[in-house]
Amino acid sequence: MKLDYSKTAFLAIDIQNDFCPAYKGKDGREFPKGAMAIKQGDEIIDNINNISAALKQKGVKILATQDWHPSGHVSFASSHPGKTPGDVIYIPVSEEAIEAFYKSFPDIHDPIPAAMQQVLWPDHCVQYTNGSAFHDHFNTSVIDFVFRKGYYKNIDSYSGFFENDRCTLTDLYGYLKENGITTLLMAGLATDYCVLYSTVDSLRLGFKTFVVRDACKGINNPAGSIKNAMAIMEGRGALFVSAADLT
Ligand code: VGL
Ligand code: ZN
Repeated sequence: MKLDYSKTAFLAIDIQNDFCPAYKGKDGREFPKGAMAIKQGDEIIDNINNISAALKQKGVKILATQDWHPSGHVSFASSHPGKTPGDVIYIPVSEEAIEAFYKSFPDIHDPIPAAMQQVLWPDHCVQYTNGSAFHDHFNTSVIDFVFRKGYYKNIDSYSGFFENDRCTLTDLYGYLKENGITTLLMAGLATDYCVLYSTVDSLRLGFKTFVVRDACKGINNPAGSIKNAMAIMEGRGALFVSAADLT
């Protein structure tokens, strides 16, 4: 595959214990099933390690996101009396945030809803717990930078780029600009949430964006959401590649 390696970054999204099934760690330690375990979520880790090792040698920046919630986070059903995981709430988006966004990105015109839909989840990826730690088989030694997200108590962040209001930037965008990155390769968990949102935002911000099909796994809740996510990403201009194209 032809890539301008010095302008490319690989982003491994949320390879954390809470998104993976139970497993045996490298030193034989037993890790329990994650709070939001994705079926076979850990099966993409070999591909992710192989891709990052191969691309690292070529000078590609290796980046990772880490879902990193305080306890009592707004995305937890347990923070809302009477709600259960899967329920949806609506949170108003600040007008100033929307205005500031359009000012900073005059070329982006897609509408930002005045209220964001927030799916409620089981408690997961709580800061400093085993569930928020990277999966023990994930080779973190090649990572140049980790972007934590979802650490503000009152707003969630699926995307590596923005909070769920779709207009408050995280640190990722500045890092990419600073490093002259124009192309992003996406992989990780979950296809239908964090991979989807990160990919859509990456395209929205003008990055050439590839999704590594066999290095992503989805939650598929509601049913059909993985297929739907793939169609949305393709419709917005994402290009699909496989791990073998990169290793
Ligand atoms: C994620 C739901 C809630 C993800 C994180 O990593 O896709 N999904 N928090
Ligand atoms: Zn989360």
